[in-house]
Amino acid sequence: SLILNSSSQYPLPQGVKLSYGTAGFRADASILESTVFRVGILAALRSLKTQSLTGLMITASHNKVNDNGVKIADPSGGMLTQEWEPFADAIANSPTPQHLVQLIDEFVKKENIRFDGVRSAEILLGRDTRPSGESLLEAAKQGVYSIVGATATDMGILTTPQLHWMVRARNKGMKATELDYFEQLSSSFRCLVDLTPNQIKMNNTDDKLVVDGANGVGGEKLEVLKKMLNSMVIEVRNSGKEGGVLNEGVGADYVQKEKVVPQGFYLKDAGIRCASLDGDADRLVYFSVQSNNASNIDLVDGDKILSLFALFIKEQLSILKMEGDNHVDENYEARLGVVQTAYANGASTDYLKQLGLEVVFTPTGVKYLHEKAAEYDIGIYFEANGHGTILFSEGFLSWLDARNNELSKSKGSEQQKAALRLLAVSNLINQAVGDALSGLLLVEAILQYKGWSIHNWSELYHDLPSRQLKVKVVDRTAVVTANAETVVVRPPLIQEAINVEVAKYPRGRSFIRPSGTEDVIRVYAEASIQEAADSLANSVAKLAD
Ligand code: NG1
Ligand code: ZN
Repeated sequence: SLILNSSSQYPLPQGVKLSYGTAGFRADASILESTVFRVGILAALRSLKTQSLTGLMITASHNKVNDNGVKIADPSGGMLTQEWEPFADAIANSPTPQHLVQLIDEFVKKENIRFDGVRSAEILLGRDTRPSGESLLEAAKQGVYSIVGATATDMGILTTPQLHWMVRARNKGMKATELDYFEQLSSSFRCLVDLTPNQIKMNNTDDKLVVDGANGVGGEKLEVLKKMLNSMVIEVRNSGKEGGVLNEGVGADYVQKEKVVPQGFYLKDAGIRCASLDGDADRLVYFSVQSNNASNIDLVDGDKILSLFALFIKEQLSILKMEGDNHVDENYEARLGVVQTAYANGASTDYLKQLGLEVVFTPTGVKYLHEKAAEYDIGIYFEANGHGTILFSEGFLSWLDARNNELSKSKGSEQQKAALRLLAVSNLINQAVGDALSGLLLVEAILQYKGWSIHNWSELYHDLPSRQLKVKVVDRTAVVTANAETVVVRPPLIQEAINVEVAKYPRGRSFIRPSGTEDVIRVYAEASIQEAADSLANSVAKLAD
């Protein structure tokens, strides 16, 4: 067969064992060719099964430049369905071409995948700026082509969220080139800004936004996007063109975990609104350099982006509800939900609850948060590390459309503006997956609307001091958690011991969980002062050892 022939050109290196994990396959780029080839096959099978377009992205996000990785975008634009992950693992680790063909045959039968369907397989391919990306993309193509009739379209160098956006748009029958993406983002951003009440002007330094591009793909895309936004001053640093190394001392992961300024930022930037993207631009955090110490930052993380979004959406929903005109659908109660993980700072959760919002928790990993958020009319999710987005239900959007038409009779009313703002948000925000570029534009539009500096925003609430540690273990699967990873159920007695430690500290909270991407147990602790958070984390880490 075709698969037998081509797979013999991509043998599995000795001793390699990979797992699809929470972010696809990731490893040193030198051992990934056979994996990417096989994921090409997988993407084509997924396309046949769903009779829709799928995507394949080559990236290792915030990991070091020599690493790379591969993941699939499902027809919805989201992550690969969890039901197919075991098959992904099985084919990635299959030792011989014969074994691989046999696995595929069995799976095709079990899933009832037909090769004579109306549509043949169609896959969009993308990659980030890593030097290994080009040859890995070739391996992906060969994988796709080993399925009869399958076509692969190379979309070139993209951010991860761009590729997911394209897959989602294409399957909705919309135009989905990179230019379409930029046009949708920039036009909905302009629309939001035009709806800002009497354009509160800020002083010059505050008007400027400086963005750390992590020396990756995000910076170069932002350079293109910013030309389409005339109302904003954006300066991009660490765009990768200045010779810096991808993710080295730069980027959202570094800034959020180390809480220090990235390379290329100095004391002279104190007080200016700064943002940091990760290597494939699906994470976003904001920060400002402190005036007393150039390496200190005031971090505005994913939790605070979430809080800003939730506050804005809630405000617009209540404007919509004002001064009813007895329209039948007027009392539509939009279900607004906020989704966090155990890593969310306790102060953010308090803030959101005090706003009267419904806050729910899921385990770590975008696929879990996304799935939960999709249960609401408007579901907002974010990981503290800056990955998140807003999902709107079809039902709510069509109600909103109708409401907007109704309200356009009273053109210019506050209610109509609120409807238009919410519609603009639904077009601006990337509903396929967390997207640093679309998230950044929404943050900027909301700050303009509120006339807020980054300092005003940061003051929404004060983060509780926290500490994260990791403990190397032989077998991380020995730790089993429940209740969105907040409670350890195995090994026995550990949870009681954690409870005893936590009780010693005012506002203490701590949990442990096995990492989904590294061979470690992660420890998180927070408390009312930094020393207490550190000490709590240390004692809990000893229990995990
Ligand atoms: P693990 O290694 O399971 O903690 C990390 C991040 C996740 C997510 C994944 C995928 C933390 C604590 N964990 O997962 O949020 O981003 O990587 O990349 O940041
Ligand atoms: Zn990323």
